[in-house]
Amino acid sequence: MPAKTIFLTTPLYYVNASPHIGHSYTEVAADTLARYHRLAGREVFLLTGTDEHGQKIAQAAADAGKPPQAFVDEVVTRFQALWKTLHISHDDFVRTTEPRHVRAVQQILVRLKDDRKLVEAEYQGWYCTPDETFWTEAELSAAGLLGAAPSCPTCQRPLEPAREEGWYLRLRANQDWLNAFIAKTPDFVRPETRYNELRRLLEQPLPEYLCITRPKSRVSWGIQVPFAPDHVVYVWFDALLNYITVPGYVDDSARFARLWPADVHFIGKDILRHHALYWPIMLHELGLPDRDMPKIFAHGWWRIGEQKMSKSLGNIVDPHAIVGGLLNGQPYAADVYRYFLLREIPFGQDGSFSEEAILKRLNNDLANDLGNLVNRTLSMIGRYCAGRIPAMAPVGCAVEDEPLRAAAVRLPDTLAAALADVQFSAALAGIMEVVSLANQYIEAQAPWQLAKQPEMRPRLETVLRVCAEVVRIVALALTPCMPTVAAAIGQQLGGLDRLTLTPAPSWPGLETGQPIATEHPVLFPRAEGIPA
Ligand code: ME8
Repeated sequence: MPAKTIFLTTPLYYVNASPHIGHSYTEVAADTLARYHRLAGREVFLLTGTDEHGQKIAQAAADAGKPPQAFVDEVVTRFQALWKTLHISHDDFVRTTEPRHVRAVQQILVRLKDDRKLVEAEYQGWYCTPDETFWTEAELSAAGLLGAAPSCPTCQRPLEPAREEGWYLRLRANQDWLNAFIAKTPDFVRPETRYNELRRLLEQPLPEYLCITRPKSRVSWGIQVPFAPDHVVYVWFDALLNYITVPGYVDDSARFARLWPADVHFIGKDILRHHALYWPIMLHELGLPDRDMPKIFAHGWWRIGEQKMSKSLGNIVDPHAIVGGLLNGQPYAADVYRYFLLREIPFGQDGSFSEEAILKRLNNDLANDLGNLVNRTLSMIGRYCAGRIPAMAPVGCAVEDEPLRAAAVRLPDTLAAALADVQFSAALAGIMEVVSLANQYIEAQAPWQLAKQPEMRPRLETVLRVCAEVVRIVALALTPCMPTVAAAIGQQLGGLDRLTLTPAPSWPGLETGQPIATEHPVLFPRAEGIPA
């Protein structure tokens, strides 16, 4: 049997407005993990896309004076363009309005109904349109939010009363199963804080049912329920199913077996409830065994300075304004942005976004440390070695070279350990430690002094060869997060091999005498006027 493909997903973002930094965060994280596994020689499938139905989108289309389909057709292109700018290497991009998804959702609904998994009833409760989420009075009361004008426990915005006839999925009847499943699967949701949050949610009884249809009298922009002419599918039920419709749940069992279950559903903490309560219950009701339940990573929330990012505060940050504006003039602006997002905060925690914080990372980590290492190494090879990779002394590494060599060849293990826990900042910090070590090594070995003493020629060559080898391994390790920077370093060095995880990367791995590029332009021009 072929090895299972690593299946990574992002949320399907709502196309009611343009993408912002929050969306790009999840996307860059998922892409970095996908690139890492591909680099390590594994089969990967990265799925992303857009969530195009529901009341919120219908409202945004009406506000724009456009029919919903024309509206979403326009907005989706902004997401696709941004992913291109940010070098997102998805294997598929699904739009929930596509026939392949619509047909599969309808078949799944019919299957659930035929298997008597759905109940027809009337719902009475509250609805959050921005989150497209139902709340029962019992849930609001438990959250202390059931006043004269109840607000949403997730986003605190006002709720609308909802009283709807429709079709329902049983939640409470599945609660014992879900509790038992979660208790025996501590890595179902990461990080641990979110897992604990989920356990706390499950200490309360779940609502009896989840309404999975909406009357057309209220919302008509949705997938037609095949057995209820006056109803469309509830947008969350439709959207979550993408994770199985695309891998072929209804029409390609061989492909489904290869891809499913998802190795990581990347989501923000705001949609934990939908992914960690509703989604496993949907899969369980479809008859999927426990071993086919997916894994979830719910990351934290970016604030703008100390504020929540929101339309009403007018502080939504457009990634284009960062990559094409703030970082204008950076040859690898998208990679600088990717690096900032993943290095700045431990994945899973909240963080504060500011332009100054990006420019500090640019100056300190990238210009002073990484860019400087690459530039010094290549300039000195140009100057002292006629632009060719010098030979390592035949005895191998001297005592003073050994700590740096050892740290560099350990990098794949550092990455493997950090990324097994989806800890991008730890992985990048590990790479940057090697960069700092290499810069200290250059200071201590002072190749410019060695170059003045003809009898030290073999030592000069060894030192520069050690630096070149370290630059090679650093570039390989940076490939998942900074693909174009890594490629540029590779090109300047005259070629890169693949990152091997086991055994450790070859040392040395460059060809003695290989010409380096004649030009090695600065990778990260410094931003001026930023305190260190
Ligand atoms: O919830 N910080 O779509 P959405 C970090 N369509 N991440 C953020 C963020 C912030 N300030 N704001 C948004 C939906 N995100 C549904 C999903 S999935 C089947 C359906 C990211 O457009 C984060 O990943 O509201 C969050 O979960 C997602 O955008 C919500 O995107």
